[in-house]
Amino acid sequence: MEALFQEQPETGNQYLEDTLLRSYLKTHLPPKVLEEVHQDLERFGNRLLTKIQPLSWECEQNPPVFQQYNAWGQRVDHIHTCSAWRRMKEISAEEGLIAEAYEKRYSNWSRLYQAVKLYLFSSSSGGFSCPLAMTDGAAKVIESLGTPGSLKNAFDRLTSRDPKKFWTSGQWMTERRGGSDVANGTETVARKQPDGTYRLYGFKWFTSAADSDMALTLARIADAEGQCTQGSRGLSLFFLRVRDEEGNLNSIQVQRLKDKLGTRQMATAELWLQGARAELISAEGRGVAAISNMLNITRIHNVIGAVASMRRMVSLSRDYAQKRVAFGKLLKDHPLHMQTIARMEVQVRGAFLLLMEIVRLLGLAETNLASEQEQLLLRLLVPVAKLYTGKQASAVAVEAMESFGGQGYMEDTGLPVILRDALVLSIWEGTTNILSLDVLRSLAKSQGQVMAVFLSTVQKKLELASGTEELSPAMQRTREAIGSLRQFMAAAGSEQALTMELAA
Ligand code: MFK
Ligand code: FAD
Repeated sequence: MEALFQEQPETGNQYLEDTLLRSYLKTHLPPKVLEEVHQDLERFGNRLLTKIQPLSWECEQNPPVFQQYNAWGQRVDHIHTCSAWRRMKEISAEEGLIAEAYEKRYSNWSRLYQAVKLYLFSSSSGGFSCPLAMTDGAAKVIESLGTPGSLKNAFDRLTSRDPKKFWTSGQWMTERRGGSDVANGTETVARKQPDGTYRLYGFKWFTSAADSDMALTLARIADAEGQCTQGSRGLSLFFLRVRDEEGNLNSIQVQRLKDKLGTRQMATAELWLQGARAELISAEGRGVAAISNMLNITRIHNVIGAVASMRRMVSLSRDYAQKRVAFGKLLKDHPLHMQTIARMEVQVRGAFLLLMEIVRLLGLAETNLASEQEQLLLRLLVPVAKLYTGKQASAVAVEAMESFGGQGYMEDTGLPVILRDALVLSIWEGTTNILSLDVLRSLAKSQGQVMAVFLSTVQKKLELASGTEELSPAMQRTREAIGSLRQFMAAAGSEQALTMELAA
């Protein structure tokens, strides 16, 4: 009997296939902006499919290799990356994946447009979305400091479209004694030099994309007696180059690369800072507040990564349902299977709309067009979305894996890569509970205003959805508001309707 092979699941041009994304852009962007953006995204979707996705697989197959000594016994601490990884860096510059947000060609819509490109890029980036997140965060910090003259070159490079100039940045916060409790766990000391620069001494326990050109990091400035202020008020923010013009490390030793469950395409190193030359860029003792600008951007990137990963898994799952036969019919004709897919689709759509809302608000804030309410809402939604979608991405990846049956578990399908990479999304950039505490921080700092704005926004959305002008009783409002993420999801479509739509 002739064996029958099932076709493998595939996605086509991700932009053209993403009907929710396209309808969102159509509804929200001004027509002129839409016209230009549409052309670019269609072209980018084709480039992703034909050129970038194969590079992504190459990155997975050729993870970075650490060489500590050369053949003659000299310490070199070289991190070898594959050519596909280096090509991702060039592509990121060519596509303006950071530049777009800072050039502001489309005013407040530039940030949203950048986020859409990053969302399309993420699942085909071979892990390069990680350095891009930190690069964006570093550019944001420098911009928020008014782009001082000494950082102008760095800013220009981080936001460059020229692959030869483009830099990526690391974000070195975590130390052995604390990744969540950075304020008490940071032991790195900064000693001032006669020329006004500093030398940093300490150990950074997790440094991702360690092949980056520069980094922002925290340290405690030692006084004349060598004493440091402890706690959050003792931390200051520093800029440093990882290597000099000749490629020598800036008084840094690489202890080793982490052996990770996922994100294996990208080097995460343990670094000894042994007098690394650095520049103080925040006010003394304001390091955490200054790096928060980076945190909030990288957390948004985390949301982008989560939504993109869910989108990829569910799109593949939907495609597979059109190809795989069980019990004499395609999976798509089994209502129970389609209900499972529809449940995931609701999750993706809800998360996508939440992401769009956040980057819309960020775009307004960055062009001074956001009202005070919108700024408060943004402050609240970033940690909420990061913590929620981080968890969601893991759950959806596990569910989606099952939808491919045994094949979902097979390494060479690439599906386990998506699952492994999704699992980190709830850990890095602040764990779920740390982010829930950040929600409380935003509440306390605004004296409850973030919640008032949130409740009134949810109320307005509910009224819009139900078509009634009447206010609900206060208790019901509160309950509905607390379940607001579910409301976002409900807005994306009911499970039942989707089950039928997807099976059609
Ligand atoms: C798909 C791609 C995804 C991206 C991947 C990138 C690779 C992975 C990189 C990493 O994982 S980098 C490491 C990430 N590390 C963290 O996220 C740290 C988690 N811990 C926290 O977030 C803690 O809450 C924190 C370190 C911030 C606590 O520090 P403190 O000093 O105990 O907090 P404190 O005293 O409440 O706040 C100090 C100041 O910062 C306050 O300002 P003021 O002094 O003016 O009042 C806070 O308001 C401000 N602040 C803290 N968090 C803020 C913030 N401001 C705005 N937004 C925030 N989120
Ligand atoms: P801990 O802070 O020890 O937390 C352990 C557990 O305790 C967590 O579940 C946490 O939620 C919980 N917990 C801690 N405090 C509280 C509290 N107050 N209330 C309730 N629960 C609490 N860091 C960088 O700086 N730069 C990087 O480039 C980087 N890359 C990374 C790459 C990968 C692949 C991974 C896995 C991590 C990376 N990290 C990086 C580190 C990451 O940011 C930290 O691991 C993370 O912030 C958690 O810190 P921790 O590991 O010290 O855990």
